[in-house]
Amino acid sequence: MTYDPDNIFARILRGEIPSTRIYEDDDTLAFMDIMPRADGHCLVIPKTPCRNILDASPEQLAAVINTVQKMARAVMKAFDAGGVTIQQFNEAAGGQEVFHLHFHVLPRHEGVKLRP
Ligand code: DGP
Repeated sequence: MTYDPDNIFARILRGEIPSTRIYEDDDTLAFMDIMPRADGHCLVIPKTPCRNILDASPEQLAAVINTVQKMARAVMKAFDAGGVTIQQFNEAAGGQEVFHLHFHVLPRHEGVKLRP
């Protein structure tokens, strides 16, 4: 599988599409999901090209998961959540819609279901 440099998240990284950025470092970017399934639903991506977890390098995975942990702590605090769900999809058959590696960070409250 190849990497499409014009996928939506690549365009967000280049600033061609607006997004609500909440965190950035040399290797990763976090921004709010445009179709949030929970209040505070955000996404974490590597800044370098990567289609999904199947072609990610150890360095990309390490950088992204570290930012996922930072964002999990931050959104739990910001949204007074009792827990956090981390989701990640690979290829169309695995539920992936945007083909740039991303992790969903979803703050959760007891008894509250994710929106569809
Ligand atoms: P998936 O590939 O199935 O993990 O879903 C992609 C997610 O990306 C979905 O939750 C909606 C989100 N998304 C799609 N397009 C945009 C966009 O233009 N901006 C933002 N912020 N999020 C987007």
